[in-house]
Amino acid sequence: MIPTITAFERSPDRGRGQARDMRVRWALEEVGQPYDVRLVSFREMKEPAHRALQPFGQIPTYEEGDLTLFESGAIILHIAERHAGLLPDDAKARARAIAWMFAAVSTLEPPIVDREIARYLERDESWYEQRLSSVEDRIRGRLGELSARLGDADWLDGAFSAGDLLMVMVLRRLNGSGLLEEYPSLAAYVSRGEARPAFRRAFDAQLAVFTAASPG
Ligand code: GTB
Repeated sequence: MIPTITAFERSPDRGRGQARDMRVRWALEEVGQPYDVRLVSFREMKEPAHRALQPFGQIPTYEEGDLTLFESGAIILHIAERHAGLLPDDAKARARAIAWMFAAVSTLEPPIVDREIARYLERDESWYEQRLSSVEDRIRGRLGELSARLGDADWLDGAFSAGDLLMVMVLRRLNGSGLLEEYPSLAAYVSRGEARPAFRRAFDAQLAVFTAASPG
Protein backbone atom coordinates (compact mmCIF):
# COMPACT_ATOMS: atom_id res chain seq x y z
CA MET A 1 0.00 0.00 0.00
CA ILE A 2 1.43 3.38 -0.99
CA PRO A 3 1.37 5.81 1.94
CA THR A 4 0.42 9.47 1.57
CA ILE A 5 2.23 12.18 3.48
CA THR A 6 1.37 15.86 3.75
CA ALA A 7 3.72 18.75 3.07
CA PHE A 8 3.51 22.53 2.75
CA GLU A 9 1.96 23.72 -0.50
CA ARG A 10 4.48 26.56 -0.25
CA SER A 11 7.18 25.93 2.31
CA PRO A 12 8.45 28.98 4.22
CA ASP A 13 11.95 27.50 4.01
CA ARG A 14 11.93 28.06 0.23
CA GLY A 15 12.90 24.48 -0.55
CA ARG A 16 15.89 24.23 1.80
CA GLY A 17 14.59 20.94 3.17
CA GLN A 18 13.98 22.27 6.68
CA ALA A 19 10.26 21.48 6.96
CA ARG A 20 9.59 18.18 8.68
CA ASP A 21 8.18 16.37 5.66
CA MET A 22 11.82 16.21 4.49
CA ARG A 23 12.81 13.74 7.21
CA VAL A 24 9.83 11.50 6.40
CA ARG A 25 10.59 11.65 2.68
CA TRP A 26 14.22 10.72 3.44
CA ALA A 27 13.16 7.71 5.55
CA LEU A 28 10.82 6.50 2.79
CA GLU A 29 13.58 6.90 0.20
CA GLU A 30 16.08 5.01 2.38
CA VAL A 31 13.80 1.97 2.55
CA GLY A 32 12.67 2.21 -1.08
CA GLN A 33 9.01 2.80 -0.25
CA PRO A 34 7.19 4.88 -2.91
CA TYR A 35 4.85 7.50 -1.49
CA ASP A 36 2.30 10.10 -2.50
CA VAL A 37 2.29 13.68 -1.24
CA ARG A 38 -0.77 15.81 -0.55
CA LEU A 39 0.13 19.48 -0.42
CA VAL A 40 -1.71 21.65 2.08
CA SER A 41 -1.96 25.39 2.47
CA PHE A 42 -1.62 27.13 5.87
CA ARG A 43 -5.38 27.65 5.86
CA GLU A 44 -6.15 23.98 5.11
CA MET A 45 -3.77 22.86 7.88
CA LYS A 46 -5.94 24.58 10.46
CA GLU A 47 -9.26 23.19 9.20
CA PRO A 48 -11.05 20.30 10.91
CA ALA A 49 -10.30 17.81 8.12
CA HIS A 50 -6.55 18.23 8.60
CA ARG A 51 -6.77 18.53 12.38
CA ALA A 52 -8.46 15.12 12.39
CA LEU A 53 -5.13 13.81 11.07
CA GLN A 54 -2.85 16.19 12.99
CA PRO A 55 -4.41 17.68 16.14
CA PHE A 56 -2.01 20.64 16.14
CA GLY A 57 -2.74 21.65 12.56
CA GLN A 58 0.75 20.91 11.28
CA ILE A 59 2.57 18.87 8.66
CA PRO A 60 3.67 16.14 8.19
CA THR A 61 1.01 13.46 8.47
CA TYR A 62 1.18 9.89 7.22
CA GLU A 63 -1.75 7.85 5.94
CA GLU A 64 -1.45 4.18 5.06
CA GLY A 65 -4.76 2.39 4.60
CA ASP A 66 -6.74 2.92 7.79
CA LEU A 67 -3.67 4.03 9.76
CA THR A 68 -3.08 7.75 10.25
CA LEU A 69 -0.01 9.03 12.07
CA PHE A 70 1.39 12.40 13.02
CA GLU A 71 4.72 13.43 14.63
CA SER A 72 7.63 12.97 12.28
CA GLY A 73 9.60 10.87 14.80
CA ALA A 74 6.71 8.43 15.25
CA ILE A 75 6.19 8.24 11.49
CA ILE A 76 9.86 7.43 10.93
CA LEU A 77 9.83 4.80 13.67
CA HIS A 78 6.79 3.20 12.02
CA ILE A 79 8.54 3.15 8.64
CA ALA A 80 11.79 1.85 10.17
CA GLU A 81 10.02 -0.95 12.02
CA ARG A 82 8.30 -2.20 8.89
CA HIS A 83 11.14 -2.05 6.38
CA ALA A 84 14.75 -3.14 6.39
CA GLY A 85 17.42 -0.47 6.29
CA LEU A 86 16.81 1.97 9.13
CA LEU A 87 17.09 -0.15 12.28
CA PRO A 88 19.54 -2.95 13.11
CA ASP A 89 18.24 -6.53 13.44
CA ASP A 90 19.94 -7.08 16.79
CA ALA A 91 17.44 -6.18 19.53
CA LYS A 92 19.89 -4.23 21.70
CA ALA A 93 21.39 -2.32 18.78
CA ARG A 94 17.84 -1.57 17.64
CA ALA A 95 16.94 -0.18 21.06
CA ARG A 96 20.06 2.00 21.00
CA ALA A 97 19.20 3.33 17.53
CA ILE A 98 15.73 4.25 18.80
CA ALA A 99 17.36 5.99 21.77
CA TRP A 100 19.29 8.14 19.28
CA MET A 101 16.02 9.01 17.54
CA PHE A 102 14.68 10.29 20.84
CA ALA A 103 17.95 12.07 21.62
CA ALA A 104 17.69 13.94 18.32
CA VAL A 105 14.15 15.22 18.87
CA SER A 106 14.10 15.60 22.65
CA THR A 107 17.67 16.55 23.61
CA LEU A 108 19.21 18.26 20.57
CA GLU A 109 16.23 19.78 18.79
CA PRO A 110 14.63 21.84 21.62
CA PRO A 111 17.47 24.36 22.07
CA ILE A 112 17.84 24.59 18.28
CA VAL A 113 14.14 25.42 17.99
CA ASP A 114 14.52 27.92 20.86
CA ARG A 115 17.19 29.69 18.81
CA GLU A 116 14.83 29.92 15.83
CA ILE A 117 12.04 31.25 18.04
CA ALA A 118 14.40 33.87 19.45
CA ARG A 119 15.56 34.96 15.99
CA TYR A 120 12.12 35.10 14.39
CA LEU A 121 9.84 36.15 17.24
CA GLU A 122 11.93 37.81 19.95
CA ARG A 123 14.32 39.97 17.93
CA ASP A 124 12.69 43.24 19.03
CA GLU A 125 12.83 42.45 22.74
CA SER A 126 15.27 44.39 24.93
CA TRP A 127 16.73 41.09 26.19
CA TYR A 128 17.13 39.54 22.72
CA GLU A 129 20.96 39.51 22.53
CA GLN A 130 21.25 37.99 26.00
CA ARG A 131 18.65 35.34 25.20
CA LEU A 132 20.28 34.43 21.89
CA SER A 133 23.67 34.12 23.49
CA SER A 134 22.37 31.89 26.28
CA VAL A 135 20.46 29.64 23.85
CA GLU A 136 23.53 29.37 21.60
CA ASP A 137 25.67 28.40 24.58
CA ARG A 138 23.19 25.64 25.39
CA ILE A 139 23.37 24.43 21.80
CA ARG A 140 27.19 24.48 21.94
CA GLY A 141 27.05 22.36 25.08
CA ARG A 142 24.96 19.70 23.32
CA LEU A 143 27.06 19.83 20.16
CA GLY A 144 30.24 19.36 22.19
CA GLU A 145 28.77 16.33 23.94
CA LEU A 146 27.49 14.84 20.70
CA SER A 147 30.80 15.43 18.97
CA ALA A 148 32.65 13.73 21.83
CA ARG A 149 30.39 10.69 21.51
CA LEU A 150 30.64 10.50 17.72
CA GLY A 151 34.44 10.69 17.84
CA ASP A 152 35.93 9.45 14.56
CA ALA A 153 32.97 7.24 13.69
CA ASP A 154 30.87 7.75 10.59
CA TRP A 155 27.55 7.17 12.41
CA LEU A 156 26.38 7.27 16.01
CA ASP A 157 26.18 3.53 16.70
CA GLY A 158 27.49 1.27 13.97
CA ALA A 159 25.69 1.35 10.64
CA PHE A 160 23.56 4.31 9.51
CA SER A 161 20.16 4.17 11.25
CA ALA A 162 16.97 6.13 11.78
CA GLY A 163 18.82 7.69 14.74
CA ASP A 164 21.38 9.20 12.36
CA LEU A 165 18.65 10.26 9.95
CA LEU A 166 16.86 12.27 12.62
CA MET A 167 20.09 13.61 14.12
CA VAL A 168 21.35 14.83 10.75
CA MET A 169 17.99 16.48 10.06
CA VAL A 170 18.03 18.22 13.45
CA LEU A 171 21.64 19.42 13.05
CA ARG A 172 20.85 20.74 9.55
CA ARG A 173 18.55 23.26 11.22
CA LEU A 174 21.77 25.04 12.24
CA ASN A 175 22.74 25.63 8.60
CA GLY A 176 23.77 29.23 8.20
CA SER A 177 24.24 29.80 11.96
CA GLY A 178 27.98 29.09 11.97
CA LEU A 179 27.50 26.90 15.06
CA LEU A 180 27.93 23.56 13.34
CA GLU A 181 31.22 24.66 11.79
CA GLU A 182 32.63 25.02 15.33
CA TYR A 183 32.41 21.21 15.51
CA PRO A 184 34.10 19.92 12.32
CA SER A 185 33.30 16.27 13.01
CA LEU A 186 29.58 17.13 13.25
CA ALA A 187 29.71 19.24 10.10
CA ALA A 188 31.29 16.25 8.33
CA TYR A 189 28.63 13.95 9.84
CA VAL A 190 25.86 16.12 8.40
CA SER A 191 27.62 16.19 5.02
CA ARG A 192 27.82 12.39 5.05
CA GLY A 193 24.08 12.22 5.64
CA GLU A 194 23.35 14.75 2.93
CA ALA A 195 25.52 12.79 0.47
CA ARG A 196 23.35 9.69 0.75
CA PRO A 197 21.44 9.07 -2.50
CA ALA A 198 18.17 8.72 -0.57
CA PHE A 199 18.70 12.14 1.03
CA ARG A 200 19.34 13.67 -2.40
CA ARG A 201 16.17 12.14 -3.86
CA ALA A 202 14.09 13.38 -0.92
CA PHE A 203 15.66 16.83 -1.07
CA ASP A 204 15.07 17.15 -4.82
CA ALA A 205 11.43 16.07 -4.42
CA GLN A 206 10.64 18.70 -1.80
CA LEU A 207 12.57 21.36 -3.73
CA ALA A 208 10.52 20.55 -6.84
CA VAL A 209 7.35 21.42 -4.89
CA PHE A 210 8.72 24.84 -3.99
CA THR A 211 10.01 25.48 -7.50
CA ALA A 212 6.66 24.55 -9.06
CA ALA A 213 4.86 26.90 -6.64
CA SER A 214 7.25 29.78 -7.37
CA PRO A 215 7.86 29.83 -11.14
CA GLY A 216 10.42 32.35 -12.39
N1 GTB B 1 6.69 17.69 16.41
C1 GTB B 1 6.06 17.82 15.11
C2 GTB B 1 6.68 16.79 14.15
O1 GTB B 1 7.86 16.46 14.32
O2 GTB B 1 5.98 16.29 13.25
C3 GTB B 1 6.28 19.24 14.62
C4 GTB B 1 5.63 19.48 13.29
C5 GTB B 1 5.88 20.91 12.83
O3 GTB B 1 6.52 21.74 13.54
N2 GTB B 1 5.41 21.21 11.63
C6 GTB B 1 5.59 22.55 11.10
C7 GTB B 1 4.23 23.14 10.80
O4 GTB B 1 3.36 22.48 10.30
C8 GTB B 1 6.37 22.48 9.79
S1 GTB B 1 8.01 21.89 10.05
N3 GTB B 1 4.08 24.44 11.09
C9 GTB B 1 2.88 25.17 10.81
C10 GTB B 1 2.14 25.53 12.04
O5 GTB B 1 2.49 25.09 13.16
O6 GTB B 1 1.17 26.30 11.88
C11 GTB B 1 8.76 23.24 11.03
C12 GTB B 1 9.49 24.20 10.15
C13 GTB B 1 8.81 25.15 9.42
C14 GTB B 1 9.52 26.07 8.65
C15 GTB B 1 10.89 26.04 8.63
N4 GTB B 1 11.62 26.98 7.86
O7 GTB B 1 11.02 27.85 7.21
O8 GTB B 1 12.87 26.93 7.83
C16 GTB B 1 11.57 25.08 9.36
C17 GTB B 1 10.86 24.17 10.13
